Amino acid sequence: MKKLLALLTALVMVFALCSFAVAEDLIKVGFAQVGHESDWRNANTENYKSVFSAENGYELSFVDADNDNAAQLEAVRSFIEQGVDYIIIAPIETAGWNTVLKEAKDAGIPVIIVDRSVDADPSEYTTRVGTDMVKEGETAGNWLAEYLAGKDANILVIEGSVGSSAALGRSEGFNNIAKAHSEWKILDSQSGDFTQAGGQQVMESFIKSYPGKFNVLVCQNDNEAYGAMDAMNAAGITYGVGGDVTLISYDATKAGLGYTLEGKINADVECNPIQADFVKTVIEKLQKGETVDAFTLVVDQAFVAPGITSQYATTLTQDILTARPY
Ligand code: GZL
Repeated sequence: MKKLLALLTALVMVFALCSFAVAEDLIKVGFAQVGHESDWRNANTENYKSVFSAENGYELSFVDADNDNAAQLEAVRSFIEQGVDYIIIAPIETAGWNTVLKEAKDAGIPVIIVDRSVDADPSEYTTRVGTDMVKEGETAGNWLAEYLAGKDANILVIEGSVGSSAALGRSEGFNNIAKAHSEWKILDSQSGDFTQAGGQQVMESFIKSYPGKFNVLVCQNDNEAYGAMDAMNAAGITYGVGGDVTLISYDATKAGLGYTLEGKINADVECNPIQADFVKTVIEKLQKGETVDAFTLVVDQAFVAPGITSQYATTLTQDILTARPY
């Protein structure tokens, strides 16, 4: 009996040591995520959690900052305190990062900026992985110009979160095209904070302020478009293919493309949330002491409703939608 007890104790200790050794071998990654404001964000979070798993050799410390800048900065400082191996940040806003990036640099922890960008000098962090938001905005503008073919446009814009590079970039890109069209007028542009509730609230206000005066609505993400659609339905305003209002959205999530396939959204400009593998490749290189590019572009495309053909976007089919990863 005593021998059995001694054997069991030894086995438990070996198991504990092995577990400790395994845990010690995992690469510790701290990820300060924007929040859970949209379908896109949730797809992005799921992608990171599946890629940075223990089976893949990672110990992920994940913080959902719930669109709160202070909480996001606090999360990064907690990662520095923990002494993680890498810090990944999807910055809510572009501003306010210099101090904490210096703290991470002083602590010798590489920082990877993902999804959105920061105002800080690129020398203040290791690298960035993300999409080109200005190009996304230009794609939306170029498609609209092709679709309208010279017709007048009175445009309303429901922007993304204030100060985010996603909203700033998409607005910059769209305006780059709009300024070449004197027949276009942007009547108003307000933030819906990338949420469905925000999109509905702004749209209800727009409908009161511009009754019958607009024929194009640009929503800077799909969730805002869903809210805007609810508001237009309630007001009896038609939109989409054959509607009074041409509706442009961004993200090209499954639900957004579902509405595009139905013709309720005319054009949906993709912003690819499946970015974690690009970040994992960067970390694997850094682990080997290799240099990494300053920026890794995650490529986007755009989709338009059936019946629309475009040089800037793919005409959506059920097969394409079925095959979409998110
Ligand atoms: C874009 C991303 C944006 C999405 C929104 O890269 O930052 O934030 O367009 C999300 O859906 O909320």
